[in-house]
Amino acid sequence: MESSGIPRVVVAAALVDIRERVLACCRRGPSALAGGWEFPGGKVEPGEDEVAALVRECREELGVDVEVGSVLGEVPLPADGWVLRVRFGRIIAGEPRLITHSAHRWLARDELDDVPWLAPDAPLIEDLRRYLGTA
Ligand code: 9L3
Ligand code: MG
Repeated sequence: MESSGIPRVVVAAALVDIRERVLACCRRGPSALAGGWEFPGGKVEPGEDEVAALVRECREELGVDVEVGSVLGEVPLPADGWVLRVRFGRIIAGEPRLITHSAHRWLARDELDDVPWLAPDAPLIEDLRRYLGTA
């Protein structure tokens, strides 16, 4: 935990489409993470609202406008004092483009295990499966 005791947040989006599939994104870098699949997102900047940060990250990384929903879950990151908070989202404009990732896949509920998720994202997949099973 950093000295202030307040966790620093990486926000990410579980983007769900009209067919209830979820967008998985393959990281290009850094090399330790390359080839791992993630919910797209990034660091909340100092003073920035978390929802605004997620809207910004989805524009930067995917070129889409998103509507941000409720929190799917939160997990600690390997970097001390950081947490990953994943929120549901819907794309309201645009189609995802490969700007910062090497590949995208829209995964149906029974395809969620088809990609190697990054370690922090992986535990949230079970929660996501439960959600998609009841939605
Ligand atoms: N991270 C893990 N899972 C995610 C995201 C978006 C990010 N779904 C981790 C990877 C990086 C750190 O958080 O170590 C910062 O993410 P970024 O700003 O490099 O995307
Ligand atoms: Mg990112």
